[in-house]
Amino acid sequence: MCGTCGCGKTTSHDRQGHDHHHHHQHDHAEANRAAARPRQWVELEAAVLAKNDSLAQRNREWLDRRGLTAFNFVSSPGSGKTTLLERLARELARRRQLYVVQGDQATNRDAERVRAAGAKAVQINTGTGCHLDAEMVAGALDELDPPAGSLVAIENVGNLVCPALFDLGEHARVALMSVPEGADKPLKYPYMFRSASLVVLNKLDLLPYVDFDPAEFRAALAAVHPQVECLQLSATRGDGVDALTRWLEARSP
Ligand SMILES: Nc1nc2c(ncn2[C@@H]2O[C@H](COP(=O)(O)OP(=O)(O)O)[C@@H](O)[C@H]2O)c(=O)[nH]1
Ligand SMILES: [Mg+2]
Repeated sequence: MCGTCGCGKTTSHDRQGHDHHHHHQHDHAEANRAAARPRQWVELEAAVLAKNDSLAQRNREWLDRRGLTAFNFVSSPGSGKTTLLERLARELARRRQLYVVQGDQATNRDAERVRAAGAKAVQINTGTGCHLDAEMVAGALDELDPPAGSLVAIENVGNLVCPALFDLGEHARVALMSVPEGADKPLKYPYMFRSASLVVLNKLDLLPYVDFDPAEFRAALAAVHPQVECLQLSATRGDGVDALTRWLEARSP
């Protein structure tokens, strides 16, 4: 179970559609338990995050000793993280080797996709877990063994909530969002967008077909993280990807 967000708990919505009466009672019981344990809950959260933070710091030092910069790619499922990493692997190929720590609940599909594009990859399956943590990434980095001069990317589990809280030892966090998701997402998931070093708006090619107002998106992002840089691109068509490779390489030794 995730001690921070509690998403490993059996929550009331697990019962939705099965037993509405029971569901209602369960909500009350849940609320009563929550009222009875706030302090322990907060202490557990602090302990889980403190342990993760110290392991993340170790990862960062490990990467620094090797002269490597790591980027943590976060987004909701389907925003285009893997598609973008496939493209980056191809575009960087002549200059740098891309090493990818892939995180998903299940399957090796994304690791296989980026390998086919020329990257080296290790897949982590989190099972019921909703995010990668620093300990998982430490194991994957050992296995990947990226040499100096390569570029290290982490594809986090698709989720705009819990990955915001877990430092993996990355040097920069790249939050992706895509046009079909709606312009208001920064307002609804402020922790994620606030923690981003760079925001990428993907699927720009879909702009003519989707009701998405770029000005509304810029305003939403500015409301939660006024200084953050935002790049717009299409991972499938490739336009705008140059600016991202420049951004990543400018931060890589
Ligand atoms: N139209 C369009 N589709 C895209 C773009 N980037 C990704 N996709 C599609 O979005 C879907 C999810 O992409 P994927 O890379 O698996 O997303 P992830 O879950 O964030 O890794 C796939 O069908 C991709 O082909 C894009 O720039 N434009
Ligand atoms: Mg993916």
